[in-house]
Amino acid sequence: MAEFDFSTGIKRLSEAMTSGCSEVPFIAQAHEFSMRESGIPGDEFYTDAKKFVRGICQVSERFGFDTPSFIWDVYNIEAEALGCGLVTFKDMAPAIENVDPLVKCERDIGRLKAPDPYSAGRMPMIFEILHEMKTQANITPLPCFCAPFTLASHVMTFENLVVQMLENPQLVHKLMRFLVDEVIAPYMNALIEEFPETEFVDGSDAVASLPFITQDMLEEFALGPLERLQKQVSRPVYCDNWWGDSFTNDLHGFWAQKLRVTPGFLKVQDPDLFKLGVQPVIDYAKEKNLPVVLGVDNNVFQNGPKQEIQMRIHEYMEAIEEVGKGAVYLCSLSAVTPAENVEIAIASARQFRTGDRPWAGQRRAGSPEARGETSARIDASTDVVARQAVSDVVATEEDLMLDDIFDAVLDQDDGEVVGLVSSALEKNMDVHEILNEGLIAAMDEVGDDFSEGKIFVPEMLMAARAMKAGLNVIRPVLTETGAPPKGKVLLATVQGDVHDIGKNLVGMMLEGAGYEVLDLGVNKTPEEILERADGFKPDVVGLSALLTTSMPSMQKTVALFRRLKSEFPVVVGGAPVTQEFADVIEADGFGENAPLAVATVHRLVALQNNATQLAG
Ligand code: B1M
Repeated sequence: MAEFDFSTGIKRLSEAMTSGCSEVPFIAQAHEFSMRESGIPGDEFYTDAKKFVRGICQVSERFGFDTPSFIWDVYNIEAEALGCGLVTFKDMAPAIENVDPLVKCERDIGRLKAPDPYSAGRMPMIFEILHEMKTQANITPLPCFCAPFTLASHVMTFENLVVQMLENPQLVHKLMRFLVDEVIAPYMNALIEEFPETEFVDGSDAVASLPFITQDMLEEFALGPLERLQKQVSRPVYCDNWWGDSFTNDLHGFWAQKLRVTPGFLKVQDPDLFKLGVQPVIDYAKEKNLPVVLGVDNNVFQNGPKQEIQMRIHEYMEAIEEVGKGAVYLCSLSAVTPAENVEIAIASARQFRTGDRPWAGQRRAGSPEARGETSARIDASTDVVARQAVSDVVATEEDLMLDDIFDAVLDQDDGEVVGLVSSALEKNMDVHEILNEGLIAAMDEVGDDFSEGKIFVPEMLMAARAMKAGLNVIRPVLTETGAPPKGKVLLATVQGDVHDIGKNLVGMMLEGAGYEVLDLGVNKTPEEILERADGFKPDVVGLSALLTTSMPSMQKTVALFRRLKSEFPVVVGGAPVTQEFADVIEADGFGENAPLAVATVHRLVALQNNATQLAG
């Protein structure tokens, strides 16, 4: 006899996803929240299968989730088994820290060793978790995996993966074949062999989302390997968590891609769902007769307020009712989500089910506010406008040369940029003109295009790389002429957080704008950041955080700088960070995205320069 009984909720979910159910189910990925509520430190919770499963069962029962979700820190298992560095925390899930990536060049792929599912890293613990799910809660085991694309970004870093996809796709395909054939498929098949009742296996693939990659990249490098995996695993293979629905120009094409790896239902989640609105999802699902899984942003549960939680749940439940089949999904209840907000969420779901619907028919998702159309955008670069205006009137040979450099950066052609910058120098063109009116002006334009959603992350990344190639050519001349960089910036992702794609982009854009950048990497303590700042003497310190759980660490870092009366201005950014938060923690500046971060750094450096001049 199992200790926990979730049979009613499981029946409700299974009916809701097939024939439909009068009571829309409410499911949550809640491992971190369960860890906190169980009072078990992270390094114990994520290494002890019994405690992990019991903690999740107890919390799911106490809060009244329809079914528990046993998804563990699913992004880490295969990477850890391959030898990537894993950092553990007391107060959150472990994470892969890519300080020294396993694959830096093609030869490294041959050096990768296929992990043994029965002994490598924490793979054996996953067998135990699935076993505990059966014994403690009588739940059919669900083997989960980190999808090939996200796994590839762990073993070779996201930036390098993007570069190689564009420049050496064969290398990426070779890596993907290894990850599918030698890592994920054997691991999934070993779990299925142990648990033959397994109905399907489920992947997570956060990195393969728009706008971090384009839809074409998704097709070739994320979907392709997943379809290869489907042929090698002895049960259906699903993978349902690509974000980016609000970025595509071909929404139905994107959903068709999703359905190729999750044919049973359409999942759309916040923030994309809130921006798009529920109507396009309802229409598509009805046309295709598909159940929908609508995901509520976990920021809503973390930050509230109460009415926001209630209205979001009611709106999405109403949409599911209109479709006829589906469930509300809560993506990743974190360790800092207040218990009372989870209670409010569950109570709202129950209130909706009883027919008490104070917001019936009200649609907020999809409104201009939800789409963020009121948010500030960076102005078009005056430099570019001025340069183009001049070149329109008198197009000298030098102007044409600068135009070519500008275009080559926009075309992301590093070879062309190097050639053009070298010949501009040979023609004795002013190095500052090349820098400011060629390279930097082009990056300003790239920044505007990104802010306006005209280009995706890979294009910005490759343009920044081309710009850097040009910078390397002029750097010796700049140093010779005694021209200092515009300033120095120290960058870090704060403690507890290993997200670095955004921070790295900020770094590239800053270099592109003429700054010397020292990037400390990820998961940096306040003390480490302060110590390195004291040594490097930056004009600005930039902190990045992508997790609400790491925002307190950002606050601590700024507080430490203030307490020790450090003179370095601090700029903060990252998806959950807002201007209001920056004000509360007394940061000196905020950047909503990479181009706006550069604008803020410009402003702070200019302020410092003015202050120095006044003092002088
Ligand atoms: Co994670 N992750 N992740 N993740 N991940 C998010 C951030 C999340 C929103 C997904 C979700 O659950 N909805 C969620 C955070 C929820 C929250 O706290 N509010 C989350 C979570 C919970 C987690 C894990 C716990 C695992 C899980 O999902 N359950 C785990 C935590 C690990 C840890 O850090 N301790 C985890 C792990 C991972 C991967 C390793 C798989 C991978 C990171 C790979 C890497 O960075 N090397 C990953 C990814 C890729 C994401 C998503 C999909 C994308 C983040 C990203 O790179 N965006 C994200 C969900 C989403 O956004 N759809 C998600 C692209 C990047 C260009 O944007 O970083 O915002 P961004 O940077 C922007 C701006 O914010 C700004 O400029 C950039 C460019 O314009 N900016 C600055 C950034 N830093 C700045 C600094 C500045 C100024 C501006 O001044 C200095």
